[in-house]
Amino acid sequence: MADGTRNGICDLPEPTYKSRHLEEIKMKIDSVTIREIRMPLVHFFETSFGRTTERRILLVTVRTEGVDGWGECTAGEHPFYNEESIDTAWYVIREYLAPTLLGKDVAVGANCPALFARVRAHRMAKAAVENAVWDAEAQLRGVPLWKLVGGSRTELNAGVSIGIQDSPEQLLEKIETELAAGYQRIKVKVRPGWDVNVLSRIRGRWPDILLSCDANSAYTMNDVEHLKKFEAFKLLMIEQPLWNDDIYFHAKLQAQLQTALCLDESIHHVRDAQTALHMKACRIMNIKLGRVGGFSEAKKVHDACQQADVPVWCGGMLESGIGRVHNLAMSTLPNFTLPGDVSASKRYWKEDIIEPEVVVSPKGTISIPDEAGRGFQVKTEVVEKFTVRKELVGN
Ligand code: OSB
Ligand code: MG
Repeated sequence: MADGTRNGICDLPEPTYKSRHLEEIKMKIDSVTIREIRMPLVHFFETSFGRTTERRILLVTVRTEGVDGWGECTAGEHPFYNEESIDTAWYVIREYLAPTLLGKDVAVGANCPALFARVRAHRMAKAAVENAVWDAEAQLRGVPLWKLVGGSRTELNAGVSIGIQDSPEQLLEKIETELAAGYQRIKVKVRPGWDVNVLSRIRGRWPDILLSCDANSAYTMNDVEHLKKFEAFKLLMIEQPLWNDDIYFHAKLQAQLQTALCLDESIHHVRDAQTALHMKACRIMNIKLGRVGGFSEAKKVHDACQQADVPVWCGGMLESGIGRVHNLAMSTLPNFTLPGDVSASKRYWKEDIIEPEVVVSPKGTISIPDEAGRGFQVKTEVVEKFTVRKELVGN
């Protein structure tokens, strides 16, 4: 067995939590503010588990050494994508995560997972706080967040995720608009009754575009023959066709399909990623900061995939500007070689909460600013305007 592998499973290097080239800094946490903002979506977003028209978003502000680090919780309004919701995250952050940090010198954002380890799962809640600490750390060190995270790409390829529409015609119209805007990959949501029929319409009209689909667990192993019909559409990938908590049956399905499977919901941490890679349950992986618990774990999942030669891309959760910009930072890591679901602010919001907003060039790319910190200012007065509840932990 080659160096770095054991029993065919890629072996991870010991995590290095302190960047050696960076000086030690102090990050004593003075307070953690949790707030809920409400933002209506420009267009509803429908998946196999339901339709969203307005987002309720939990934002975290960590005050340390005179700066505010911001984080966004990607939990949904309901526990439908995974078991978390904005309300479970609110409870876990207020009662456990925020009190754990208060008055402590956390030194680096990467120390958060160890501090939060006593709380099982609740990864989206943890990610919101950990990412806010990284956001503050980048400001205090005077380095761009994406460089602190370890990234190197400065231009990202953007794709879009298009929800289930009221009619196939409406979907084709949406795709036409996104292609005209330059987006490099189209992903459509599918479920039984909205799959082969729409995919065939799309391919009939655009034989050569980069096209994938996402089922959000809408199928079972009873549908294998049906899923084989997707092969005709030359998809880049089929995302999460089976159960949200499954890896084993995805491996069984992948063995029967030419088309690459991609896991989203099933991957909670690097051990899930290693399991999936070892079992060949997917040939592509979707990484979401919230789903895996924040920057530290996302980096580990990224590294495991890179070692196994499995490309990754950044999934979206209908984020406001703060989560969106953190997604951009993560996407600068070298193995994010496929276009992600990180698209322009204006596809989601009439007015985003960051300045400048995230924009996509006519070539379908996003440029990463070389400024210290997150590189996009939080428009605090707009955040206040959208805030419906707020709680300060600390003083
Ligand atoms: O599975 O990627 C998903 C949105 C909510 C919940 C799950 C998913 C999604 C998306 C949206 O696909 C992607 C985006 O933010 O544009
Ligand atoms: Mg998905």
